Order: sequence, then C-alpha cells, then structure tokens
Amino acid sequence: MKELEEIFLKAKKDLEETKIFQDLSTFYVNYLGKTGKVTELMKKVKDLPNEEKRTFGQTVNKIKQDLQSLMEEREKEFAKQKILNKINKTKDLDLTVPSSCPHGSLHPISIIQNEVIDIFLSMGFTVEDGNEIETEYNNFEAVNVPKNHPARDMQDTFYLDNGQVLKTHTSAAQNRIMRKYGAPLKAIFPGRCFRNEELDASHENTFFQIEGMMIDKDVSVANLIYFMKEMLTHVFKKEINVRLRPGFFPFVEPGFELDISCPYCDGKGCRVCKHGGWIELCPCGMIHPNVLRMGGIDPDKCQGFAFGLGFSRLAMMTYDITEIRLLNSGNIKALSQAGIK
Ligand code: FA5
Repeated sequence: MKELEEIFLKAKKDLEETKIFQDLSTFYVNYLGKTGKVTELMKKVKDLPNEEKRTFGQTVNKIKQDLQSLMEEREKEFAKQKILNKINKTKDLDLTVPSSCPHGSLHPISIIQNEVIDIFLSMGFTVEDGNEIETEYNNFEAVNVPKNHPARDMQDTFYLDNGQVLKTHTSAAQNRIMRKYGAPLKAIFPGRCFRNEELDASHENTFFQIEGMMIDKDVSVANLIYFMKEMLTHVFKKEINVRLRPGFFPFVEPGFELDISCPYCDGKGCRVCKHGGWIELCPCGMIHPNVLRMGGIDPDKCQGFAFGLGFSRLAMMTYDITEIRLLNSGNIKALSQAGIK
C-alpha cells in the first residue's frame, strides 16, 4: 500500500511538471499504458492473498481513475493555453479594418433566372427541373419533330454512344411534365441547353433557356401575351410592349416570334434595337395538338401556350454584355460587373 501511495504522489508530480501537450503521452506510457507502473500493480492483484486482494485492487483502481481524470484536466489546460497563445499573437489584429478579400457575386444568368422564377412563382406557376441528357424521343419526337424531319437540322446536337442527346432546348421536358401533372398545368422549367453551332458573339454551344407552359380549358394567345408582358415588365422594370410575328416551330400552331419594344430607347430606335425600335426576344405559340396528345392531354378539351426564352441573350441585353462567350468564361471582372448592377 505504501508503494501505491508513493507511485500516486510521483505520478501527480510528473503530471504537474508536464510542460507541453506531447509530455502527456510520456506520462501515459509511464503510468497507465500497457507496461505502465499502475498497470503493472494491477497485474499483481491476482497473486495477492485473498484477504488483501479486495482492498489492494480497489485502491489501484481508484489511483488509475484519479490519474486518468487528472490527465484529462491537464489536457484541457493545454488546449486552453493553445487558444490563449493564438489570441495573444493576434493582439494587434484590428478586426474593424475593411477586408481586402474580394466579394463574390452571382453569375448574371443566375440573377436573371432568379428574377424570372420569382415573377412566375408570384403568378401561380410551378418551377420544374429538366435533364441535361435527354432521350432523343423527348428532345425531338415528343415535340412533333419526327426522325428525318428537316426541322432537326435547326438544332443539331451532341449524341452520346447510348443514343441519348444533350438537350437542344428546354422544350425537351414538355412531355415528361405533361405526363407527370396532366391538365390544368402552369409550369416553367429553366435549364442548360447544348447545340452544335457555329460560334459567334451571340451563339454558344452551351446556353440557357427558360421554358413556360400553361395548359387549361380556353387558354388563348391573349393569355400568352398577358404573362409575357407581365414577366418582361418586371425584368426590365418598365412597361414593355410586345408584338407577335409568325414563326415556325413544329411544336406550336400557330407559332410566333415575340418582339419587345426596345427597353433602352422606348421604341425610338437605338444601337441595341438596330434602330428598329423592336427586339426579337422569345419564340412561343399555342401548343400543337400532337404534342398535347403525346403528353396524354386531350386537345379537344384543353389548349395551352408555350414559350422558350433565351436566358443567355436576355442576360446580355440586361447587362450590356456584347459577347456571349464571356458568360461561360471564367472572366471574373466582366461577370462580377454584371453582378453588382
Ligand atoms: C427553341 O429552342 C424553341 N424550343 C423555343 C420554343 C419553345 C418555341 C416553346 C415555341 C414554344 P430557338 O431555337 O429559337 O427555339 O431558341 C430559343 C432561344 O434560345 C433563342 O431565341 C435564343 O435566345 C436562344 N438560343 C438559341 N440558340 C442559341 C445559341 N446557340 N446560343 C445562345 N442562345 C441561343
């Protein structure tokens, strides 16, 4: 028992004398580890006469537990000291000095997308997701572009080995959404599109569109005009007039090109609208009966409109970006200027 007490006192002293965190490992090995002094004493218990076993065993156990909790306390002290040392080192740090670290900003496409989504949500539309890799059926056949139809040439794309395609337009999600919800339906679905294009200042191989569809009894071109005007008036933050010209898309009948009165010169004529007062913005039309039928909706009971707005071009107009390829570049300077507007 005397030996026990001596070991305990020596261990306490050693612990108090530890100076750095690493000293605690040595302490552990010396006393509590597999061949440590306390562990060795515990091994002796089995050889003691029965009447001593109990008291000796209990005392060694108590010593072991006490040393363990003393060691944990010491560990905490070291951890606390480490933090205090760090704080002391940064004593002269002035947290009120403005940071020189540049702030990030949202990408112009994200800004426009969020705005348009908010507007349509407030008008009762839901926001749906579309795939980037699509079946050929959804991208073409389901929107009334059969195999070998000349309209396929308008949207050449990238074909995968398994026969799927990188979607050429957000219209590729129309069929899936109609089948999922049926009529009535009010949905928008933004997404990234891909085309095998000749690239220039306004044509990219990867760009963004947002599609919208409204299907119900008695939906007409008047509804289409109303929702487009509302959305564009909010985006440009001024009253925008629209006009429709005939346009051909196999998935709408009648099909239109929707022009907007130039928001920069209010229709008087400027560089942006090439002095015409109008800007071609968004193809749209009344959903073709074949497309409704393929989507599981009876065209004799419901009609609908659809539009496919080019986000990349809208972002360019809004932020006065003259080169579309900047949008997919890592040119932080150009992109963040749009972000701060
Ligand atoms: C379509 O993609 C039709 N799916 C739109 C539609 C939907 C019509 C519903 C009717 C009903 P289009 O190929 O014109 O149509 O493309 C629509 C818009 O996407 C264009 O007005 C343009 O803003 C944008 N766009 C098309 N190709 C590119 C490209 N290579 N780079 C950047 N933007 C593009």
